[in-house]
Amino acid sequence: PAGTILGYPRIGPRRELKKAVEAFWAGSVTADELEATAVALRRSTRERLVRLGLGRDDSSIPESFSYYDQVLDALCTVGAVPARFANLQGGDGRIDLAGYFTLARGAGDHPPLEMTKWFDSNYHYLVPEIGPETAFSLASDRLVREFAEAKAAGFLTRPVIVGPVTFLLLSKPSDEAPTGFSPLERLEDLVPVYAALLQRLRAAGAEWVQLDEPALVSESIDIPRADALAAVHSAYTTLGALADRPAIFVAAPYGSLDDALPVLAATAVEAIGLDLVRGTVPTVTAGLETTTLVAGVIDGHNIWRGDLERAFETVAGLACLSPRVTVSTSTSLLHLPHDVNDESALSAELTSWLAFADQKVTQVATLARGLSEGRVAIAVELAAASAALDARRVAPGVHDGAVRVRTDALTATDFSRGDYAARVAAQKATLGLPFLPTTTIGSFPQTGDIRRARAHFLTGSLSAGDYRDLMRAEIARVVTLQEEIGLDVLVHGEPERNDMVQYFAENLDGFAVTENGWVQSYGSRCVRPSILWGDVSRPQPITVEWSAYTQGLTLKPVKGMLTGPVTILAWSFVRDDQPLGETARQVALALRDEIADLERAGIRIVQVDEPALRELLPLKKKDQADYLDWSVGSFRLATAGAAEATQIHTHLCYSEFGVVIDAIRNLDADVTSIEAARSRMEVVGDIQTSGFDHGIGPGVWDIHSPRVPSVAELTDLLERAARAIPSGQIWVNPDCGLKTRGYAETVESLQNMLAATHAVRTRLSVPA
Ligand code: THG
Ligand code: ZN
Repeated sequence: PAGTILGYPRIGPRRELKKAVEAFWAGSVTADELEATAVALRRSTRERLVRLGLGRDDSSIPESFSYYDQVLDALCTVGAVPARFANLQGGDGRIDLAGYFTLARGAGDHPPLEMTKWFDSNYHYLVPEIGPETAFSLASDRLVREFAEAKAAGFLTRPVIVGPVTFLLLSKPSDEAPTGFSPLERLEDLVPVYAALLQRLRAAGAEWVQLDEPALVSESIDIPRADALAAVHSAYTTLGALADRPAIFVAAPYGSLDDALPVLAATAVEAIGLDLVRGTVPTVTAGLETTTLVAGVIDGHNIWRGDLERAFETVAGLACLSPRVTVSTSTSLLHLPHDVNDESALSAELTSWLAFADQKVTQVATLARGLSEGRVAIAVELAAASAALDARRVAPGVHDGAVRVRTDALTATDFSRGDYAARVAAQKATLGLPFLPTTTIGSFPQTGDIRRARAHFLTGSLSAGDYRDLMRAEIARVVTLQEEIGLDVLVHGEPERNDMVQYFAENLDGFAVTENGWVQSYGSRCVRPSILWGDVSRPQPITVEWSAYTQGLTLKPVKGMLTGPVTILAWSFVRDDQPLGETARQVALALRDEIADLERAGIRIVQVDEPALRELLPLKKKDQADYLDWSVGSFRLATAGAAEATQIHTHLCYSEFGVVIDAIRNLDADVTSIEAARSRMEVVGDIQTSGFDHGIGPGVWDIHSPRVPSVAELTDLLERAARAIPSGQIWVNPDCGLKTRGYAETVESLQNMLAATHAVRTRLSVPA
């Protein structure tokens, strides 16, 4: 095909799939009804893609649907169901729709598959558990059925599945596996299942199949590179030699293949997909000249219309590597909202700079036409894209002189808070906190009443004054509750915030927010990333009024709550016309001003959350030092203006610290809270070895589950922490914010947390 995409959003333009799936979970929709919704979505997707310019019968439309997650789909296809879920499988290894969702969401005592981030995107996949005992078999004909469904409707499409090497590289050893076992050891048992699948697809009439192998571009995977390359060679030599198979297209989004490219090129695979947005054009490679190059020149990761001219030149330049070149997106369009035409509130100017999934498809089709008919055939489109880019460069707000003057004038002292010991002494004097201080991460449960009030405020049926009064009443309730429970450092609970990033985006200049720009985050959960398009500044204080109101209700210190610069960037669509570090410094300065205003309003503790610090870590090792430098620097810039007596907290949402522990230390926050309950405090070991000597709050309550932890359990966790790190450093808090929890379990769990704290306080002697 002349033009293709690696995948398309599956959630639906109005989140139809999310709504149907959640209705199925709630029991208000049957499996048949859910399947009918999925069939309709797939049909309208194919029709839309043809309308946008992809070929109807040349395998250029990917069958990339999923009810929940593509890694879970691959797991079900190869029958790799963990032992604790064996009861969900029929005799033939098959799993029905309800069983499929049980793997994703757990059941009773059986925890769900672990979920983790998909490369450097904001998408999360489910982690397969593979051991020597895992029995592989072709256990699902879903791909075959969806291909046949398309064929019956007159489309010759291209089935898509996560490839065998990536499947195993993303898996973790099962509970049954011996220590030292690596899932990759099972490659030879897994590949025959893929072979059987390919033959089934061929028998059904498929001419091409797409195997996604993004793990090959990542160096953050804990497997010796030589083993990964040997696996690629072995898997694709075997699949390549298969008789009666579709042509194989191996896609490698999210970066360059580097040393995996010559290995793949030497096999019989017919096409290789290169990410030419993140990665660079490879040099001449043996074997590539007989392979179709699928040139990922249209950015599937961001919403900019971009430089179409340059993309066309890149594609045209590939002719020296292979006579067969196809235009494509760099990644699946899964990371983008459907259609910019669904946005009515964005300015016409901003809209003209944007391309959501549908617009990206059109761009692919345009370049493909240019490739076959010559540049003149698309001259008008290229010129229009270039004109939009030129306009964007000089548009008001993209460059704000006042913002630039400030960032240009920054010096080393702006990034440093000075001596930690002096800060500890000053904070001790002003805060008067007890040994093992207790607090929460920030948000309290967002009740239906809160959400309804916000919805009514947005539609105008609730006045601004009434909305404010309702939120204040909620805050007062949360303060009283915290005082009754006996917490030491209080929060206001964030009832006024829809999302910890969007709330700030709505209140800062340089951002736009969308109405329908939903992107799947995991399963049925979606986020609406803001668009960071211009220089960032703070027209007026954002959180100060809420925090000051809260502090006025209590004598206990109230934490001001801000979202850090890295997380604001990570969960937005960021501008692509300057280094991220520059954008981060602008956001940091806005937050720095907010902290100064909070201090002036009497706030003595400010938390700057950076749950996404680990998330943006580049996949290639060579890029990591630079990233850690600017990301940590932006946090320091945001916080270093605080007085010695102001206690700066941060919160990080994950428990693997190995790679970023030095970065966390360099944040130089006075107190850092982290996830620790699920790993039974194992992380405190890492903290101890790293010599971390600031305040640390290893979360004792896993808020991801509605289960109420007992006093005994919480006491045990606290004592484990106190054995590993000096108890004077320890703070007591849950793992994360309480936004998604209900009040019943929140109150009970916090009461237990306080009871455990009292028990440990009396058992341990207070350090000097
Ligand atoms: N905010 C933003 N991005 C994020 C997170 C966030 N990315 C990573 C992580 N947190 C993802 N986690 C979630 C958790 C819950 C939801 C989405 C992502 C969620 N979404 C609602 C839904 O799909 O029904 C919609 C929320 C809304 O109405 O705004 O529950 O915290 N930016
Ligand atoms: Zn968290």
